Amino acid sequence: MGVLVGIVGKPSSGKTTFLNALCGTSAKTADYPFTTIQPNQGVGFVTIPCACQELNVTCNPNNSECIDNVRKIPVKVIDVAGLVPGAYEGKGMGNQFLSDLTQADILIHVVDISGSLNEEGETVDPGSHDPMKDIHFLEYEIAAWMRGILIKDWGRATRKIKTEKGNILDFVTEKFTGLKITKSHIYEAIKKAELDPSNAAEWTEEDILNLCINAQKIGKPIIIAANKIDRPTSKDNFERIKKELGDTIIPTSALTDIVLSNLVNQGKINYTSESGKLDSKSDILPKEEEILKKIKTEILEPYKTTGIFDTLNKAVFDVIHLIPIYPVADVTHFSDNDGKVLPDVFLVKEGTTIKEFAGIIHQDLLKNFIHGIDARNNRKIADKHELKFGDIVRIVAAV
Ligand SMILES: Nc1nc2c(ncn2[C@@H]2O[C@H](COP(=O)(O)OP(=O)(O)O)[C@@H](O)[C@H]2O)c(=O)[nH]1
Ligand SMILES: [Mg+2]
Repeated sequence: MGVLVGIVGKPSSGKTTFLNALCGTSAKTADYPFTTIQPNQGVGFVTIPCACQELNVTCNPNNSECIDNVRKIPVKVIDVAGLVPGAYEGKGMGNQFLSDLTQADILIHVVDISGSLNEEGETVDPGSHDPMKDIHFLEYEIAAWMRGILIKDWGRATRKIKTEKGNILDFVTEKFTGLKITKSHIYEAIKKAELDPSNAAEWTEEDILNLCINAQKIGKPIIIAANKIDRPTSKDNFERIKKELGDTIIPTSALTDIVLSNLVNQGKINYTSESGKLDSKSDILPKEEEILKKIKTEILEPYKTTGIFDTLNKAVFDVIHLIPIYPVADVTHFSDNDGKVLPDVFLVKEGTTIKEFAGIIHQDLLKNFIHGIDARNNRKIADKHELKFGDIVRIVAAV
């Protein structure tokens, strides 16, 4: 189990800064391409209002944290080598990039929304590059790479499927096993691409690319961080592209988040990344005062937050539809066997049944599963019952 979020984008768009802001890490960032060769990793947090407040109990978090009634649930984040056009053919750090992201459940595409870098990540006149191009090209690169994996044995495989009455779905599923793309994703992608599964031998290269574009959208969705929103040329680009993409693009300023965190660490301000709440405290230099004023009027007033945590929350809860579930052993006290109250929260796929959840916690619980109990109302839950966002449940198993 465990969710993995991949941060992708062209060189110098701010991927590593984004990771550092999300995870409180200090991986190297710079203004020249390919600073990141090995993937940087960290642990970020998605947040939900903790059930402790609603239930009026004091919780004892174990696998997560609770700060001011906000439960912070860890998710793994990786930042991979910058992606340049032609990566699927091995250009730049292409192959490295693509194989690093195979295990990701969702991708955050960090885009330089100010349009100040060309497609290779080199500095150009501010506003002269259209960030929409980056968005299209990243989708294309990933799909083209996936197509490359499929077409290796395509001819032989499809002929064999035809003579032996095999199934194209099984072939594609097997090819994509390492990519965390499942059979049901592929089934859906074939349908969306309007391809006839009974004559895969006749599919053109374009058909296969179309299948891959859909498989990526379903199996490895992308959410866009419109980064460097603090720069003068960003706002117009953001508004134009948002009209086209709607809620899947979020304005962010990773650098602003880092600047604020540094001031927090020096004890000069109080600031919560998740809510964007900022108060000055003490010993602020005139220069810092000026920066803070600018951050308030240009970022926090129009956009509320620096967008970093919004992007992660949205990715995990709205795009891949995970839901947080609290397992407990004692439904009266909402505690585990050691008396710890609401110790753990698990992120599971929407649609997970109580019995499947038992298996996620422990194989023995699944083997000996009898039923579940909803701790909020003490009612029995039958095995096929699907869990809801924020459920607190006990698994009853034979001992
Ligand atoms: N103005 C501005 N600069 C940023 C922002 N995020 C990152 N940068 C700068 O962009 C440059 C490249 O950042 P880096 O994180 O190394 O990019 P990467 O190559 O995508 O990992 C650095 O100089 C960062 O300070 C942002 O939100 N606003
Ligand atoms: Mg980097």
